[in-house]
Amino acid sequence: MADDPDTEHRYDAVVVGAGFAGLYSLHKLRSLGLSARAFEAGSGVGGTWYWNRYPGARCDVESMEYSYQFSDELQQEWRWSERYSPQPEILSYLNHVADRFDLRRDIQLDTRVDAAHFNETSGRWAVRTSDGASWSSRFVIMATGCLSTANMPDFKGRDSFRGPIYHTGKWPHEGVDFTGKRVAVIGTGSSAIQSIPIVAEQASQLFVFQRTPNFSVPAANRPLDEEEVRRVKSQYGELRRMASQMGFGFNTRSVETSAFDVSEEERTAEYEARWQSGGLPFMAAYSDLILDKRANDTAADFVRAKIRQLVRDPVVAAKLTPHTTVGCKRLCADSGYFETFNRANVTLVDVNEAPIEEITPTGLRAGGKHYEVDVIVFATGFDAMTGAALAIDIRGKGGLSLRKKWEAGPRTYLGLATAGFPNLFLITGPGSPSVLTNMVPSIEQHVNWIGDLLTFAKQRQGERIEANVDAEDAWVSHVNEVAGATLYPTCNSWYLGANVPGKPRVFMPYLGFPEYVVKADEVARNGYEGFSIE
Ligand code: NA7
Repeated sequence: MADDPDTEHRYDAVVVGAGFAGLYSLHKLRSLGLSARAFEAGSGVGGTWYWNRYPGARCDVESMEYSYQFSDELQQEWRWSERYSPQPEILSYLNHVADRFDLRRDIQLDTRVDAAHFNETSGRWAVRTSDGASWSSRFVIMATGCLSTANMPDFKGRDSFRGPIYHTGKWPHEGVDFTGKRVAVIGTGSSAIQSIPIVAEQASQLFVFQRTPNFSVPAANRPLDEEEVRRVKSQYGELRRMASQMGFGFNTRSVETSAFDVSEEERTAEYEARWQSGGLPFMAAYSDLILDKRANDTAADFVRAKIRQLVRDPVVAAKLTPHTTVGCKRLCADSGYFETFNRANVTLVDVNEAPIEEITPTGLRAGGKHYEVDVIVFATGFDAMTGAALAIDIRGKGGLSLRKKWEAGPRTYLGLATAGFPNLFLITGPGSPSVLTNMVPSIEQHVNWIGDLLTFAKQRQGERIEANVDAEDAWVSHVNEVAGATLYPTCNSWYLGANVPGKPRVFMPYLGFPEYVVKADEVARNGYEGFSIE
């Protein structure tokens, strides 16, 4: 591939993706005086929030925290309407950001990056896009998202189905009307849990095919009132600072107390209070819930008892009850999920008892029984954290391909860069806290950090920035060691790649926030130790 196309196709930086990470990267690069072009596969900006339009899609981090803070004007002027933003509102927000900061003129939509090859002689990346064009850039910023490559299990006969098949992460823009339809939903992760109550209201019959029952707590979503919005906006800086010190980068009301420092009555009262107030802070009730199985059982048993109360049929309740560790898969937040199984038009099919044998022209056969349906929804998740980057033919020094390098699992230094691939940066890549935190501040932290690194390199006439192998090896060991001291690796989650057949089983996110930020700042203070800048 040519790495020095005409000047029109030469940029200081190419940004891959125009979601939260891509938009802010573009803004940051411009502010550093660098020329940049972003490529986005979708026909609009928004990334995750452009694609995931399934019914009920909303964020499970509170709106006023799940938003940018790089511009105080922006955070003061934008008005969120609900405690947890629905997808259309987040998408409007990102479109507003694109307009407000005049980003669109450097974003090329409907264009995938197919390949990026590093030329050692010129020190530049040759980038090829799906429109057949070639681009040359010094830096490549992978703003490709953690949950952006749909996982479509290849059930026998999948293509024979005569009706529509939808994946929650590639939802049709015109929406889907399920009224009077017989519907199958495969999967019971967060996307399924959000959409099932709504689909059930429309469909004549809904069959839910569950492989692993999931823990979910009420979202307790509600409109945001004026007073609350005013209060948050008047203290935004301080609230953001406090959130940056919290275990997951948002206000989880976390405590240092062990589940066993209190009596059973106190513990139950605490779980009940968190259940009532809703959302992910449930997991922050005690400091050892994700460290000690016995402590975890106290929270898990609380949720299991709730499921038994909410679901009238004890056989269905038992099937919906998870036996695993609460929180070691991403905890879900729902609006009436378990209650939906009390409806006469909803049937739960446990695929452990009745495995999906095939998809037929008119439905699904599972456990020897045929389920006639008009529509099939795959709520089967994503090839998380590495899927989008590895879909691109990325080649670094010596022609080394990223796919080859990450064959046994992703290897990065700080989740930001990978040895052998100079000037290529990952936003919230594997090995960074990313999906275990509030994504938006984590994205901003990465982009700001990379921006500072580029400035540092420029001041020293450094042209090539590359993570060192020993720093990377030490970081990968550290990430594994920290994860290994928790209960996280004990479940088959997408954090481990366990949902995608054949994917190496490696715990990908880094479990250490806010320590991660302290470490990244220390690396910067020490002249970006662990990087070679030449
Ligand atoms: P998830 O959480 O990965 O959920 C996917 C669901 O699909 C989950 O219940 C899977 O069961 C199920 N699944 C996947 N493959 C199959 C096959 N082959 N057969 C049956 N069932 C299957 O994805 P979501 O989109 O719901 O949520 C992703 C994240 O978005 C979420 O964590 C939040 O952070 C927001 P499994 O549990 O693997 O047995």
